[in-house]
Parts: sequence; structure tokens; C-alpha cells
Amino acid sequence: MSWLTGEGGRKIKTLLTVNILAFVGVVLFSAYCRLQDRSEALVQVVRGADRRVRGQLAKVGALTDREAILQRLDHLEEVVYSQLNGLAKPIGLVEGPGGLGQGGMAATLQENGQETDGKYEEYGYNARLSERISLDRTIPDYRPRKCRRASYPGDLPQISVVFIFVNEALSVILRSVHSVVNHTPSQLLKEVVLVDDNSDNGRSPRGGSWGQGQAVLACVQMTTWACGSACFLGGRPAHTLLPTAELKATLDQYVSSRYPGLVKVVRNSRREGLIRARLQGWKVATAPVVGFFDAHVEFNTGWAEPALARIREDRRRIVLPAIDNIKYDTFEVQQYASAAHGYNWGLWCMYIVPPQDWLDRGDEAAPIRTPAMIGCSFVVDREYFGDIGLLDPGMEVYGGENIELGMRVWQCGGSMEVLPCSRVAHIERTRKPYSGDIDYYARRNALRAAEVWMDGFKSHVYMAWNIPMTNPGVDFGDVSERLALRRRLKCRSFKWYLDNVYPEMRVYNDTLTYGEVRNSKASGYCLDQGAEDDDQAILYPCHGMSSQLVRYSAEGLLQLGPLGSTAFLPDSRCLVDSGGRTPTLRKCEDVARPTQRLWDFTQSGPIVSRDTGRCLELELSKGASFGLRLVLQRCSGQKWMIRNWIRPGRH
Ligand SMILES: [Mn+2]
Repeated sequence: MSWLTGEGGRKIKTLLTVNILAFVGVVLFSAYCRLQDRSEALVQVVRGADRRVRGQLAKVGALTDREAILQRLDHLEEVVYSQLNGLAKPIGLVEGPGGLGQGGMAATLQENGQETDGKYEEYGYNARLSERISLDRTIPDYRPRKCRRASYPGDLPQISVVFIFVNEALSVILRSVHSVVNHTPSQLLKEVVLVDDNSDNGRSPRGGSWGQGQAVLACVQMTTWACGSACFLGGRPAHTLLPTAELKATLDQYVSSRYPGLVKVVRNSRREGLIRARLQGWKVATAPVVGFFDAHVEFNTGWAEPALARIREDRRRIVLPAIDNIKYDTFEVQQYASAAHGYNWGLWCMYIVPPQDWLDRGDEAAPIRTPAMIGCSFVVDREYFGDIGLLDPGMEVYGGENIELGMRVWQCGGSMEVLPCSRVAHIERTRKPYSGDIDYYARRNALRAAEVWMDGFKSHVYMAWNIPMTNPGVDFGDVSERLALRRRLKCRSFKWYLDNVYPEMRVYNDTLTYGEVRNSKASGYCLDQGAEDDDQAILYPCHGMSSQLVRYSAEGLLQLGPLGSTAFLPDSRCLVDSGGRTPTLRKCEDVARPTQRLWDFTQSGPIVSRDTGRCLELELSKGASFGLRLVLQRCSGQKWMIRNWIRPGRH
């Protein structure tokens, strides 16, 4: 057999090996396909059996039979799950009753190391841990007791559920999908729409890190960042799977085989921002009702029926499933107190205490009237949403659209409510790294809302951002179409909205001037509220942020610091002449004699205490920071300038 040796022989050997390998491959592949087919067939069989059994169940009704059947169903379910794990397993995920974090309990990984940290960085939650938590895990039923007894009409409309995402962990997206399928009656869930707003893991520049939620209020947690919950991440992938492929081919293949015909995937070819991404989802949705959610949520039992029932009753209602929390580090599901969704004058949203009439009623299950929405969870009649102008497509990226929709729906004859019987748990991410321009877009979008909907109150938004009303240095684009929409829908005034829907808002209509206040002797320095726990006003290099927001009212008050905005927040404090040489900052209502808080102030003139006739001036002082101290003394002719005039002063 000499032909098997030498140069030619080696070639043939190689060919033979390749042939054998190919043959084995074909055999294995066809076996795999048959297994897949059988697994799908089995699912169909079990689903059919499930339906038949449940049908019989209603007729038989005998307790023992029922138990036996339930046991059998449980067993069948296990069989199905073990088959289906064949779909989740190859992509490193867990389906069915196993895995960590069942029942919404806190979970941890045994291993601790760089890899876990890397994923934290990237997603703002523990994505490595998420991979070990079942896509089908159960979570606690946090609905008020009464909701469990409620019954709903049999002819509820169907819903399309839209999830938007950018560079989200695959396991978290898929858990959102599994969760909505598992917790929505199949006859009500028409489809799931996944909108990928051009995920590009690792290719966008890393942005600055985001501040975490802040401020706690009464019984309700408040965050300024929970709103809208865009997911614009700029981190680099820190693990083995190529995340881009993970969110494209892997996601497509998984949902099309796991939920054939149910899930539509929409891909934006360029980054549109969460606002227009939601609109893309709306365009392809076909059910009479559409629900919009972030793609890092888990649905609770019976979430859909009460929402659909409220919309069936009145299609002009925008319904917000109540939000619970999924902890970003352990994925523990925590209940949040009942809350409405409000905002401050900068149009940043926050949870607020429900309206007094709701509290007085004492019915935890009743819908909670809300002036606006956080934005990560809302359900609306599809056509009605179109009729009232969707979300403002002229808004960019993130922020403000959730507030604008609240103003618009109320002013234009509809309503918005949080529904405690309909609950969705949501991950508040530790950081949403973004290009660092988030403030710019939030401000731009806020000005659009202000210019279209807020009438005379729009000045409050400019004040809150501490920017002038003319030439604000922000191009908010063309709002003529939105103004035309407002005329066409014959919408009510912002004053009506404040009086009837958001009476907790503080109004600052008596403001004459606002902004930075500078002294002619040190024009690089501005009046500043100083440390918040201190009652000393100071001079500090001008930076234009809200600690240097000074307002002078028609009454003669000089207030320093950010606008209090709502009755839930402390208001900015008053500059007070309490008799000593140093001016102090006090709560305006805490001043002994009202004239101690009143000042005369003209542009490029002195600031004079109406109580003592002394002037607010600065003196050079080695002990003071920046060598400048604020004092009250006999007027020496120092002049003060304030940046923005709302109305001409009295002088
Ligand atoms: Mn979110």
C-alpha cells in the first residue's frame, strides 16, 4: 500500500479525515435537529394537553381529581422545562423552576472576582448574576389584597408590549420577555415588540458616570434618575461572548424558536434615543392597546387585566403599572410604597405622595391620579396615543418626554393614573453611562415642553435651570407643530392643570428677577447659598448652577438656592438681616419680623435692608474663603448685578 505513503498519501489521508469529520458532523446535526423538532412537538403536545385538561377541570370540579390533574400538570411542566432548557442552556442561561433568585429572593454568586465587577461597570447591574437567575423565576405578589379578588370583563382588548433597549444584558431582556409571556393571559397578549436602539456595545465612547438617585421623602422613595430609564451605555464588553452578536443573532434566534410568531424585533440603524425608539415600537404594534416598558423589568401576577379594564372603560386614560424595585446587585424584588409620579420645575421626575383624596379614601387598590409619569412603564390605547400626538418626536435621547405626556394628556381631556393592582418590578441601575450630555438633552427637552404647554409658567423651567429666557444657549428646535397640535386638540391652560392635577407644585409668579448676582468689586464671584446645612450665604466663583440661583420677588424677598418646586421639598431660603453684621439664610416663614427678610434691589444698584437700612456688601477678609466676606454695613455705594429680568423692575 505504498500509495498511502509519501506526498500523495498524506493528501489522501487528510481528505479521508475531512470526509469522516464531515459525515460525523452531518449525523450529529440531523440528530440535533430531530431533537429540536421533538422538543417543539412535545411543547405543542403538552400545551394542547394543558388546554384540554384545564377544559375538563372546569366540568369535573371534584377536588381529588383536580389535585391529581394538577400533579400531572406539574409533572408535564417539568418535562417541558427540561426540554426547553435546551434553548436557554446553549446561550448560558437558565429557564424554568431552577436557578438562583427564585421567589424574588436576593441572590449572590459564589465566585467573586474581576469578571463580576466588569459586568457591573458595563450594565449598572450584576449581569453575571442575572445569567444564573431563571428567566422564569417567580416573584412575590405585591398587589394589595383586594386586587386578587377583583374580576374583569371577558372582552378585554388585546395588548402589544413594547420593550426598548440599548446595550442591555441579554439575560435581562429575555427575562423581561419571559416574564410578560408568563404573566399575561395568552389570549390578551397579541405580540411582544423588541426595539433595539442600535446597540453597539463597546463602540461608543465611554461617558461620565451618572449620579445615583438621591433624596428620600416621607414614606416614598424618590429618585431623580429613575425616569424614562434610557439605557444608553458606553462601556466596553468585559466578557467572552461578543455582546453585539449576543443582542443580534442570538436574541433573534432565541425568541423566534422559543416564542414563534409572538416576538417582533425592530432594529434602529442609528441611535434614535429612547423617545423615538418607543415610537418605532408603536408603529409596528397592532393590538388595540400598547404597553411600553424598559427591557429590565419583571411583571407581576395579573398585571394586564386591571390596566386593560381601565382603558376599556375610558380610552383616554393612560395607565401606569405601579413600579416595584429589582435590586441591581442581588436582583431581590422589593415592594415600593404606593406613589404618584411628579416632577420639579426642571422637569425631572420623582415619586411623590399620592393625592390627599386617594389617601383619605383608604382603598389601596384604587387608581392613583398622577400628574406625570416616571416613564419606564405605561399602557395606552394605541389609536388614542396617536390622536394626542404620541411622544414629542422632536425631543432627543432622554428626559422630559414623560413629563410632557402627563401635561398634555391632562390638558387635552384625558387622564393619567398609577394602578396599584397592576405591578411591574424594574431595575434601577447604578449608572447609565452616556455621552455625558444628558443634562443638555434633559434641558433641551424640558424647554420644548415649557414652550408648548406651560404658558406663563414656562419661566419656572428657565429659573430651575438657571438660564435666561431669551438666548438661553440651548437650541430646543422647532415647536410649531406641537403648538398646532395644542390648538387642534383645544387643550386647557397650564393653570387649570396645576390647580386640578398638581396642586402640590409651588408657584413663583411673583419673581421679578433671577439668576446669578455679582458685585461690581469682584465680578467673578456670585452670591451662593453655601453649604446646605449652614445658614451662611457666601461669595463663590460663578458657575451658574442652582446653588447660585437668586430670586428677587415683587414683595422684596431675596431667595437663594434651587427652587423648592413642590410642597414635598424644602424651599429655597430667604436672605435675612437679623441685626448682626453677617446676613443669614433662614426658612422664609421662620423670620421674626417680616421686614427682616425684605430688601430693596435695583439693577446695578445697592441691596438695602428694609429693616435697618443697611447695605449688603462685601469686604476683603483674610479669614474668609476666597478672601471675600458678605457683610451688612452702612452703604458705601457697592453695586450688584442680577442676570435675568422677567419683568422690568420697579425703578
Ligand atoms: Mn429603567
